[in-house]
Amino acid sequence: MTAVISACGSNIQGENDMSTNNVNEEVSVEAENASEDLSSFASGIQSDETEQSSDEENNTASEFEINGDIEERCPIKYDTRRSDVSYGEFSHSTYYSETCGMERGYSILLPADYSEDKAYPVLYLLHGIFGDEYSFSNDGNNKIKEIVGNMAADGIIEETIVVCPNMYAATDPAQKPAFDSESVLPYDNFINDLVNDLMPHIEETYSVLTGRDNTYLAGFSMGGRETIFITLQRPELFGYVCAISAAPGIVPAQDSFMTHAGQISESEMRFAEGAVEPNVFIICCGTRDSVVGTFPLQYHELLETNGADHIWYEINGADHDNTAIKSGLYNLFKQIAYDKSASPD
Ligand code: FER
Repeated sequence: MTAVISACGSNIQGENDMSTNNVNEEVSVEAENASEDLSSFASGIQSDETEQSSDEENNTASEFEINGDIEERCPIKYDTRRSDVSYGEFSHSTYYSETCGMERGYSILLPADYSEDKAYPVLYLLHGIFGDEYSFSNDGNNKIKEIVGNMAADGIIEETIVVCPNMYAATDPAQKPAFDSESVLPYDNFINDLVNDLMPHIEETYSVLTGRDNTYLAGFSMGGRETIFITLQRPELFGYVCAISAAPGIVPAQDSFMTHAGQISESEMRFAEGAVEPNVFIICCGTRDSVVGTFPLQYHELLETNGADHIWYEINGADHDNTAIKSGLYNLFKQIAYDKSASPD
């Protein structure tokens, strides 16, 4: 396990702003506003106004150093397209899901020079509510291609395959997501589709490295919630995990959108006794998240109380947006690099 950062650990770069403590009240009002504009959920993303100034602040020209420090913002160096780097492209494919009883789609980002002669680690990346397998691939502002491509080109991480599934694992094709208990159930069923159908399909179809050290899981919002849930249930499968701006509902909760019965109880927010834990387990959220507010902070506090190692950090000024997504992905890859450099195989 890499460095465990509780609350505001000392190796977090960037300032923390006091407004974090007041997020609760602000959020319920803003969340109501957000619920009026559900179109913003289709991409899973809110506006990204904080981006420019914050990127400028982070335009450190310093050389990358592999260490365990969290950097709140993805440096420009990694989220910007370079002329000398070949980036992978997303393509779309399908697999048969026994769990859902139907053919289901996914998007996949293969490295530019993908070859069957090599084998690659895989990141499963889970979208937000109302999203689908196109949510990430259709949004060029999350810079996934650039972050993965640049970090691999610089030799920080191995070339990595990114798989973006459709996380709504309904058995009835007519069922659609909504903010009520029954309509969100298919998201909780995704663990079965992922483990029993999609992962075997990916492992049979592409030249991938298998095992937890080569299998990463990350998600944003509703995808962050399922990322935490899946990780707690199946920690032996995923060695490197990042839940970005995780949505409520893992434990019983109430917000302006709905009442959540909870997937597990607060005392179950832990790894089973004797279970292998992820090498890296990051939970992060913007300090100005207008949709999930302080629920990620609550997850961090419960995990800490229950003794589950993880890294918690906040992204100063970020909303429910791509600033948070870029930060989470960058830091996940940086922690992977650090962890693997500390324990090479
Ligand atoms: C909720 C608040 C936010 C919720 C889901 C979300 C199912 C998800 C937001 C997103 O994915 O962007 O109460 O309940």
